[in-house]
Amino acid sequence: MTALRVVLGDQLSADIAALDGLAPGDVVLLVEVMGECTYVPHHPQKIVLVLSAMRHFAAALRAKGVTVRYIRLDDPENTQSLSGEVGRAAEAVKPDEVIVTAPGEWRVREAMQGWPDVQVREDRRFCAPPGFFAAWADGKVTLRMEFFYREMRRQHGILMEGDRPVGGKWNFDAENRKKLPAGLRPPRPRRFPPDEMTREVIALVARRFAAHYGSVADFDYPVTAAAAEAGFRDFVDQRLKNFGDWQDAMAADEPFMFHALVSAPLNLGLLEPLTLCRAAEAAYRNGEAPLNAVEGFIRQILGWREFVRGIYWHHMPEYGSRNALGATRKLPEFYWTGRTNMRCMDHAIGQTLRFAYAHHIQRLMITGNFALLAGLNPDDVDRWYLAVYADAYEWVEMPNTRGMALHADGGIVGSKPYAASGAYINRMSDYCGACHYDVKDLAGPRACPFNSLYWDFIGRHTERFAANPRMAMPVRSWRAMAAPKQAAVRRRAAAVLEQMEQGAEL
Ligand code: FAD
Ligand code: DLZ
Ligand code: SF4
Repeated sequence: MTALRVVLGDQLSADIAALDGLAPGDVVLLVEVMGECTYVPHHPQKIVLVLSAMRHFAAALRAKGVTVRYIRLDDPENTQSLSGEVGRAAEAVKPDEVIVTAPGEWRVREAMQGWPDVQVREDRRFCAPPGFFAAWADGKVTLRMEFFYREMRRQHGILMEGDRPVGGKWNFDAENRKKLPAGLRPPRPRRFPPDEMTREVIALVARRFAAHYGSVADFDYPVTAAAAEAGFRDFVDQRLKNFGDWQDAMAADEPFMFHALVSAPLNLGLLEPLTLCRAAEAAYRNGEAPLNAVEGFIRQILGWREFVRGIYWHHMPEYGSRNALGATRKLPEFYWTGRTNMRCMDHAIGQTLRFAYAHHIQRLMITGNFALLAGLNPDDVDRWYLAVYADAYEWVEMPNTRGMALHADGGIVGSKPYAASGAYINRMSDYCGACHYDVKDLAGPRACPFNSLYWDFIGRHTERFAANPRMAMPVRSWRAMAAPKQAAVRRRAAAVLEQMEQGAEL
């Protein structure tokens, strides 16, 4: 009895379900294929990360005596698609069965329907057991992360005292909105310079994907489980204690702030989510980090990450075409080049091109907020987020983009749009002081584009938002605005949008 065990590029966990019961005659298949490298124009660092981590994973299996069929991108026989390579391996190995772990993306699940007699096993690498989300969602009119998160805390006994949350509250978010004070510099995260195997992949990617946006020069992601664990340990030791206070803060020279930088290795399978939550809880219980930081960190993983995955599988494939606000504008070129006079956008996009990373508030309140206010079409925006971040896979990217940032799902992920004017960005960052635009100006020729776009957005959707109690305040303010001021806002917003649509520098 021979089994062909397929491991996809984001399934690099030693205990992945497809390897359960691995027997001596079995063959493990990993394939580098152009189909996966180009279904969106991935940032070159993301391609390096996935391919290098795959090569390290295969080498570790071989070192344990496992037979691995590893197909490289440059292999002349390579059909360059997952389905093509599984078919070719099945012909070569003639296995009695093909075994794979359920993929993270709908399109791959669809493709698997055509694989020869494949046994698809549940992916166990999440905190929510199979069926948990569906059972929780059953019969509910609205699904809110906060209530799902509480169930997850109870289920796993994390930050609990009996049946009560530690500290008497489930959520300490209100304490986590401080601006970074002048003089406080977050410690630089530990990074991982490329070894020889990674350098070989960097050369390959530089040769084959030169046309993709983003630079490979600064690549130093962890590519093995051991390195990823060391990176996480560095976060717990150096940054976790401040994670909460400055979770929402942004600063021009601080691309990483106090964030964990675990999403890329976590989504590849190099880290295990519950282990991270338990380690963070231990830091709180040992007095190494305060509760607002630890609860905030755990909520991101046990709450948001699990919740968006549940939403994705609950609502796909229909979710992928939602466009509740009827947004139709094309994504402007500066999202790919970073060339813009808006300093906040310049920084968020610039560091994305350099590191394939931006932290959550940059993704949500800078690039996401601009896309929401400017009415950029969700397909383009989804494609951009899926391409440019090293941690991006559709199951986590799409609910965050289409749902949280663009409100294109009509309120499934969030009860209100995360729309904000320049005042919010000014309050949470040091971007505005040195910007070409004036954050205090609403409608003049140098007025911050976020200001007029924000009020124009509220004005465009007044009827819809008037029905939402969480949007009552901005709707009231818009309605109370004098007609000439409203007209000036609309003129300025139209000029900004026209400039953007004509490809002029904004
Ligand atoms: P930290 O801030 O240190 O948080 C710790 C961990 O919590 C993260 O590593 C991540 O695993 C998890 N987490 C935090 N917020 C979220 C969230 N909203 N959804 C899911 N998990 C979360 N995250 C991805 O992993 N892949 C994506 O493709 C992705 N696309 C996004 C697109 C948009 C528009 C937005 C607003 C957010 C997106 N996120 C995505 C969520 C979040 O921004 C990243 O997980 C986070 O910035 C990763 O950096 P970090 O590891 O330093 O996170
Ligand atoms: C993202 C990615 C890339 C860039 N390349 C590969 C690859 O060559 N081979 C592979 O098996 N997986 C790759 N991946 C990850 C897949 O896109 C991912 O497994 C699916 O999207 C399912 O989540
Ligand atoms: Fe961004 Fe406006 Fe501030 Fe400039 S002034 S950094 S465009 S929010």
